[in-house]
Amino acid sequence: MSRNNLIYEGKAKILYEGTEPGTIIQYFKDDTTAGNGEKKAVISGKGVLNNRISEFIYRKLEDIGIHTHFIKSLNMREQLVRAVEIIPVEVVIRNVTAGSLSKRFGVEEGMLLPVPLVEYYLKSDELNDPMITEEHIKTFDWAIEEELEEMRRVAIRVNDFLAGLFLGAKIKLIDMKLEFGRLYDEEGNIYIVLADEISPDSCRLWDSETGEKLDKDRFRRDMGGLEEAYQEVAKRLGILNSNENVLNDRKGENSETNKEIKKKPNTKSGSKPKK
Ligand code: ADP
Ligand code: AIR
Ligand code: ASP
Repeated sequence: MSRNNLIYEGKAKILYEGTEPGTIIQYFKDDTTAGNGEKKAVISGKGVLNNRISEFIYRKLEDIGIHTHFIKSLNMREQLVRAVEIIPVEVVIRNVTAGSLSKRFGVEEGMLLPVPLVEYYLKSDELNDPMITEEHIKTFDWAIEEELEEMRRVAIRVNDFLAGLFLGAKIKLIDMKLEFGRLYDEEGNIYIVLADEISPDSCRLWDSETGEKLDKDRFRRDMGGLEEAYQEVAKRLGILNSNENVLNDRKGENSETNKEIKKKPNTKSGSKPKK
């Protein structure tokens, strides 16, 4: 566990002050919640798996030119990221009907959508993350038009790329939630970058052949086997060797694989929205 100053403790992660100004350490906990904290459990090994899966995905996204907060991996549970001003809008992008979309509109789960569907939710546990429209976002100044356009454009690109990446691992990307943040440079320019995490906590992932759920719905729906499902995702993506078992090394902090992987931080990141 990091000894740096605590900035914030959330439901699944803790943020500590980073080593350099403008950086933050994201610590992935084993705490698991659903319904915005209504249901809680501690699932050993989950934090390690999410840290590694998210780190793997953010590296791949950086490789194709998507600007993210990710700087470098620190250890099995921690990564160094750029501190951003989080935009209080959760961008959900869906390829197949499931979850709240099915519930809200009374549509069966598992129907392929003709084109990916982008939705917005207000990031507020107190209000239970209500669905909002682009008009709400602009009216209440949660983001300006150009930022909204950028978030939508990046969400579609991330979705296209990740749907292909997961399919190569025999996993269908059903839907996911993305968070974005503002990065300011010395001149006060604002850049929009992808923040938070992308993991089986924030995506719906189904086995492409059997339809088996490999994501947090296993916890939300009391199905059990969450940690094994996350481990399966990590193995299929090639993050864990087929004989490696994060769940035996419950904490993971002292693992052999706990090596620092260096990545050159970008000084300027993201696309600059026109003001
Ligand atoms: P929650 O706040 O919903 O309980 P978490 O436990 O995942 O969620 O806490 C992580 C928090 O850190 C989230 O609120 C997320 O918006 C925020 N966050 C993610 N990335 C960054 C970043 N680069 N800079 C600042 N805040 C971030
Ligand atoms: N999500 C939304 N809020 C928090 C998270 N993790 C993710 C879910 C799912 C997608 O957003 O994990 O992948 C859509 O969720 P829902 O509940 O709106 O169907
Ligand atoms: N409501 C969200 C979910 O079910 C967030 C949470 O409670 O952790 O994933």
